[in-house]
Amino acid sequence: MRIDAISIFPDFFSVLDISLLGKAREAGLIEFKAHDLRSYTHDRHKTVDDSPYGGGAGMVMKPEPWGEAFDQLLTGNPTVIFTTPAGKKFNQEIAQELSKKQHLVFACGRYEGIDQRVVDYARTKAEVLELSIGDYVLNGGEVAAIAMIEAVCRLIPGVIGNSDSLADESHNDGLLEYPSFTKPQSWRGLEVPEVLLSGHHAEIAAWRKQQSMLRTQQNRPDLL
Ligand code: 6GU
Repeated sequence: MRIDAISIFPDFFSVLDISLLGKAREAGLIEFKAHDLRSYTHDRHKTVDDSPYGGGAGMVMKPEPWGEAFDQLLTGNPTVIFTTPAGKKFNQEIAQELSKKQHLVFACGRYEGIDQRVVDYARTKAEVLELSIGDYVLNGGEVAAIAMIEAVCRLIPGVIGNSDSLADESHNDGLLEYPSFTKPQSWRGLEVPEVLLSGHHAEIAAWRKQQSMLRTQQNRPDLL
């Protein structure tokens, strides 16, 4: 999969060099590049924003640099993702769908957002999604894009060594994952649940299912 990100802070994306995603890039499973939006400006101050038509607080990202970035990056058949708190909420199902794409382009807004014509224009050139990662406001879309990139890339075959670990995790079957334990069996007076030591696979599976239900009821009743 090829992934491009367009941002005025491309350095945010250096975290993608680390850990599993860094290894997946070295192995050639993922090709990632962050692009500085300011490199598509032509004025001395590399201006990317201006005051909003109609008035109001803050600044809006101007369309021209985005247009030039898209001219260069929207080749082939990409999916463009605008990261915005005004987008549809990203979830595991969207991550699954995006993990099957050939080419993703993340357009990361700052300030009060991007001139809406940039989104409308991108729709004439590519499949476009406006996505948020939750009901809170970040200073910009970079951290949200990184979260989405990690959620998507770990679903690409070969990125995670043991694909069994993908099957059991939270949000896969609409429930949260059951609690996990490892050695030692007794730690600071706290014991591992007896059933996990029993070797009865059916009983262990039943216990885990019940724990998943309980956790979901307590932490995320909206999922039930
Ligand atoms: Cl995608 N962007 C910003 N700026 N804030 C957010 C977000 C995105 N998702 C949740 N909050």
